[in-house]
Amino acid sequence: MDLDCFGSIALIKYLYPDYQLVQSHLIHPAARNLYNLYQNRFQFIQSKDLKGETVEKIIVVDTRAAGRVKEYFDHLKDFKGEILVYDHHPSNGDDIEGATLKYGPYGSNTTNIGLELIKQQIRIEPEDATIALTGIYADTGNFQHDTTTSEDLEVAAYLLKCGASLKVIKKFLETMSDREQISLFRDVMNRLTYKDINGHSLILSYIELQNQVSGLAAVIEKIFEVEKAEAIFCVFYFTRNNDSLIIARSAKDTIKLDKLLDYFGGGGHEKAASALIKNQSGMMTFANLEEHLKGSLKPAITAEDIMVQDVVTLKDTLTLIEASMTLEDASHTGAPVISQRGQLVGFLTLRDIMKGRKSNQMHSSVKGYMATKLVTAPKNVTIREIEELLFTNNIGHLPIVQGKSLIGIVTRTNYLDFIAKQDDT
Ligand SMILES: [Mn+2]
Repeated sequence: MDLDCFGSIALIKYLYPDYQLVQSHLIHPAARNLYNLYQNRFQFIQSKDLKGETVEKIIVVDTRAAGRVKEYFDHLKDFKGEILVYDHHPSNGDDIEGATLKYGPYGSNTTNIGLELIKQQIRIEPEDATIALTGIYADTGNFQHDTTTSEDLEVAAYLLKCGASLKVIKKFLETMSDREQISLFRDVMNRLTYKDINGHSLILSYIELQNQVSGLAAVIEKIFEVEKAEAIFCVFYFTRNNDSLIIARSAKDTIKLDKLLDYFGGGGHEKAASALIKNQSGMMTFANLEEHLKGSLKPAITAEDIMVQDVVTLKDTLTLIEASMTLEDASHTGAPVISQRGQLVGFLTLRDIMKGRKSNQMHSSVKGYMATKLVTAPKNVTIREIEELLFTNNIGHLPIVQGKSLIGIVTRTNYLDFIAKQDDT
């Protein structure tokens, strides 16, 4: 959502007053200030709040491209209603399917909607006029881009009449002055790679620039706000001086950046640090950084840290009736089955025992009723991998093994207890 998008939204409310505004999870850095100041006025809900809601009609502003509104439609899989699009961009071939398009070839989309308000002689509150006029200024480059039309000026004049404040607009546009920062935001966003190092999910990014520019850290912070990871490490290589700069941010208490970047002569805080490396190619710095992270990032929490070692097990020589008594005594819903040689050979649950009870086979061996195709894991499996194993296989118990011997078990409850105790995620 950029400034023209907010401008469009400020005006579209007058045409469709009983629609609910839905915000994107991604707000353009240039629009941050305006958003922070006016969010109460907009009363946005999040795109994820659409889940399970009945939506009849949708209006999209400032884009006609399906790819750009994907996050909303992801939550509205079976949407069959009407879609109305107000846009000022030419088609890129990815138009939202079945939508009715209100296209106007103006410098800003706010103009596209403003013309409709003028036609219907709808008066606008000064605050909305200010937001809208900011959008027009931003998208037309203060009426200096080639795309500016007389209609942009016409709507601007109307908004001024409605009480738009140029003083406030100037404040909002100041953040736009650093155009380099904005295009950099886009560049870095397009070049993120997700890496798993020692069980931590990290974002690593490598960017080449001619010279160092101001505000790099701010760009990385913005990206870290919208991307999900435990930490982000961005290497900027400045080609003119052959210097490279690492900027890092962390969201985890366990990833201490000041210590990590100390190795590169850098410093900062636990959760925000940087390092400037003179006379070294960016690729070299990037490779060294990756090596260093592998060598010094403390491993993520693993099964060993959360598993129960004192596991109630069943011998494979037991009958179902004996097994059911053991489980009842321990008030467990299931237990691993161990052979005489001490190897894990199966898993028996109360449900398996029920089958034996129904067919009157309670004196049969557990061997005929236990599950033998088991999902197991070694003790160094990370908490994130455990989560995946438990949920993708829909199992309640994950036996932890060393070779074929059972050394512990992680239950869904162990996992959930651990997650509940984490406060730094
Ligand atoms: Mn626009």
